[in-house]
Amino acid sequence: MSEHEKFDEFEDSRDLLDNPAQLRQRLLDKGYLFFRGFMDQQTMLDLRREILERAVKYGYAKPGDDLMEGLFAGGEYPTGLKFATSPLFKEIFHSERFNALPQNESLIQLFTQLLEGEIVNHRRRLCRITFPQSFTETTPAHQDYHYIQGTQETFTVWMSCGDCPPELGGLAVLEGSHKAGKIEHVQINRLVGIPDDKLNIPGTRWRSTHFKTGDVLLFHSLTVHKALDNRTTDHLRISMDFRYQRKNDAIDPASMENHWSTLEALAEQK
Ligand SMILES: O=C(O)CCC(=O)C(=O)O
Repeated sequence: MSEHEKFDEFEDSRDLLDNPAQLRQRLLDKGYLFFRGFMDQQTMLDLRREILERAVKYGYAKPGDDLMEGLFAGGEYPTGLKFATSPLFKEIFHSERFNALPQNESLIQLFTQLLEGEIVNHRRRLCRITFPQSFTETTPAHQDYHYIQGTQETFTVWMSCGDCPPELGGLAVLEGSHKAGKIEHVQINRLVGIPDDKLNIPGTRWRSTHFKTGDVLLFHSLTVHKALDNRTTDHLRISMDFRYQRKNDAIDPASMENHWSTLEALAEQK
C-alpha cells in the first residue's frame, strides 16, 4: 500500500467561500481548510518557472525544454541549514514574485473574513525544495506554534508550486488535533517533531490529497501536520508556506523578519 493510501481526502471548502460564518465554523471544527484551485494557475506557474530557473543556475535542477518538470540535476542531495542558507534561497527569499504571493488579494480577503478584522501576513515566508529520496529531510509531524510562537490564532497557508502527487511528497494534516492543545516536541533524528505514539488522539484523522497547482491548504498553529516523503527518483518538490494572524494579536519579532535574516543568524551561531 502506498503511503498516500493511508490518508483520507481533504474536504474541499470552495463551496463555502461565500459563507464566511460556515468557513469559520469548519476551521474551528477541523483545524484546517482546503480549497481546490484557489490561486490563479498562471501566477503559480510563473513563480515555479522563476524558482526552477534559479535552481538550474545553482546546479540543482535540469535545464532545457523539461524545465517545468522540475527534474533533479543529480548527485548527492543537499541537506539542512547549509542548503537553507545557500545563495539559491537568498535569491528566492528576496524575490519580488515570491514575496508578492502571500499578499495576493484573494488570500488577504479570505483571512480578513476568517479572522473578522485587520490581519497581518508574516514576513517570515518560506519556500522549500525537497529532493528525490531525501527521506532524512522530510518534515516530521509538528505544530507550527512550537516554532512561530506569538498568538496561537496564527494560520499557515501551504501550497505546492506545481502539481504534487502523493509520491512527490505533499503535506498531511491531522484533522481535529488543534483541540489537543500544545503537544511536546522532541528530537527525532536530526529534526524536531512529535513522535507517532503521541498522535493517537481520539477524534482525529490524517488527511492529504494529490495537490494541484493553485490549491490552498490552511491550518491553525496547533494543528499537527507533516510532510510526506519525496519517493520519486528524479523530481523536485517545491512548496511555499506563509502565515497570517490578526494585526493586534501577539507576534514573535522573528515573524516580521525576512526568513533569510533568521537563517543567516542561525548559520553564524553554528
Ligand atoms: O512543506 C514542508 O515540508 C513542511 C511545511 C510545514 O511544516 C509548514 O508549512 O508548516
